[in-house]
Amino acid sequence: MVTTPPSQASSTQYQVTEPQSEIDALIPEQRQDTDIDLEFLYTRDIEFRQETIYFLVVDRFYNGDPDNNEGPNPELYDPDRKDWGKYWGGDLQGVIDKLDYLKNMGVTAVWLTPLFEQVEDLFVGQAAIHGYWTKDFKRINPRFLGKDEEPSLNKTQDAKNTTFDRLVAELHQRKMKLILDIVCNHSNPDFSGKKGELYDDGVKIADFNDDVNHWYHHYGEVTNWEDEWQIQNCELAGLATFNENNVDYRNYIKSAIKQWLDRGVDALRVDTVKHMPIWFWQEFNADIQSHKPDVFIFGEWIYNHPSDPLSVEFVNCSGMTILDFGLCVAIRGALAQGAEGGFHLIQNIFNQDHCYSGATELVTFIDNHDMPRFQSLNPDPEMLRVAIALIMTCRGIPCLYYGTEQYLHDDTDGGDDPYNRPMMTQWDTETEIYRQVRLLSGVRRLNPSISMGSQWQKYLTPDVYCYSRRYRESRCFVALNRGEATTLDAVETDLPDGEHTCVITRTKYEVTEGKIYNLELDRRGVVVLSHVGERVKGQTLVRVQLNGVETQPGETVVVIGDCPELGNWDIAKAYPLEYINSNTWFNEIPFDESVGQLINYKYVVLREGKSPLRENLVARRWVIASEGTVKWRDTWASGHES
Ligand SMILES: [Ca+2]
Ligand SMILES: [Ca+2]
Repeated sequence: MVTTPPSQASSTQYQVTEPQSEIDALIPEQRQDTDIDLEFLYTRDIEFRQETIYFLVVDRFYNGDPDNNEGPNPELYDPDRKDWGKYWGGDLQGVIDKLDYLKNMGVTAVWLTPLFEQVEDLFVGQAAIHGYWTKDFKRINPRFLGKDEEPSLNKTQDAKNTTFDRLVAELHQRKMKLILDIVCNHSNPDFSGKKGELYDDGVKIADFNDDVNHWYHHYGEVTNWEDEWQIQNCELAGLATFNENNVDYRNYIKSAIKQWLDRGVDALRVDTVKHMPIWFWQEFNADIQSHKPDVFIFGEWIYNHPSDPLSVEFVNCSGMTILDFGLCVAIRGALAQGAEGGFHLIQNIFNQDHCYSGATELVTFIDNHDMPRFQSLNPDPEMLRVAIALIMTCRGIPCLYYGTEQYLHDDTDGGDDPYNRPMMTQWDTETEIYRQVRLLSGVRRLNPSISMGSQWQKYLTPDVYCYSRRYRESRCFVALNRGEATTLDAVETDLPDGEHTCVITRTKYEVTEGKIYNLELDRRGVVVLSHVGERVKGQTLVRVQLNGVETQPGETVVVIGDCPELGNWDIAKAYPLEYINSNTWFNEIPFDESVGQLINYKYVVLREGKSPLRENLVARRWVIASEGTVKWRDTWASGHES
């Protein structure tokens, strides 16, 4: 059952001026008699680009409740925190206890490792502390809840007073979002002779070793990592791998995730997406997003890269964005591993942003729970600061791995798994990183050029990288120095002339004819100058994104349509879009007069000395919601030369 959010006007307020038959044609018939009005289909899109994400391993963050430490099997708990394969006591109460610490750092969204009930046993000396060996997708790991709390999601649906529900309420009270980590590809490995035992809220529904209803694939381990069929159908590290062709399995996993969304989860991080076929994700996202249209979803396609066509196809066609491993590897190479090319490695990734339909929605990071922490590669805290400044200001949505702000790292075995998951021990709110994240998170929310704008290289050597972000009148100029102190004779900034103050150091810089002369950069220096233009305001705001249009320098893309906001088909009054990259044009269009109405629109390329190139289609149609924000994600329909 979908509930209409309170922000939406009821359908009785809806003023329809177009013939009813046209509107009827736009909505599925079964929807017409429900309380879901047209706006359900045409409004509510979460804008996640201004968020700052913090990813934490629940067991290793903070032990807020000692009573749940031993869990169902006390042998899996190590109170001395010496055995890296066992539970160390962290829980959801611990996350609640530290929410003010996170909020004060500028964190706006918290990604928790999976909360589902796990197998309670050791597999190659490891307990499921990471949460990726699920036994029941409809129950919460009792180690994360209060000792006597019911781990069943169904049974607590009415009570809404578990530690999980309090966490959701405490997050939302602070205007923070909860990102749930989910796994659809597999359940659990062979532990104590059992494999793939799966429960539906406590009722056993599948068993790998007695798979009468074909819930699992039985093709053995992946042996050839170049073979796409194997990657999608075979097993990873002995994990029982679901058979997505079984509709009962699909209904089970979708209903489980919908329960979590109903309990207040705002966004999903999806594990191992490359190990399932894209049609599965398309169906999954269609269902999840019609259940909760404003959910933000991002996937983990391990070591995705803009030059890898399969991962690019996934980002553009699956209905979700992904974690940007390509950029992560480049940043680690340039800043943690001292690669000779330095910042060229990073710019090389940005140069390929046109591969993606929505590069500004990729989730950026410098390390995670599956690789050595940045500081295990390079302990220099100043270099870490440069890396964090980069992901907080470049295109994409930054995600920090827990403890980075406290310089948390354990370098045993090079810091690889499991040593990249130490217990958080320090909560200093005065560290340089903590302070910098707070300041830059604030700027991200204030300055739309950082969250939505284009990115322009302004100065590039292996050691020094300057870039600007641009969106409408808003600008952000960033200078980063990997090397020793240096001075740049002159650098273009795209900023308006006058004095600008660095967000981090408060140092003042004079911009003359768009340039800063004699720009002094400290060793590992970071300069961030922000100029915020007027924000777009309207009763309804349409965030319009057009992909796939080829333009030449000097050409612009506009939207025309049959409403005053889009010029009433007068090309001179059409609404201009902003260039983001060679594949993406974007802008926000305010709607006031035409809210609640069906409109027709299309895109046009304005060309110097040539007639406008209009899309080769009749028109696109949309019902403008009566309030809120909407996203149009359109692909250019090849123009017709007149
Ligand atoms: Ca505990
Ligand atoms: Ca699979």
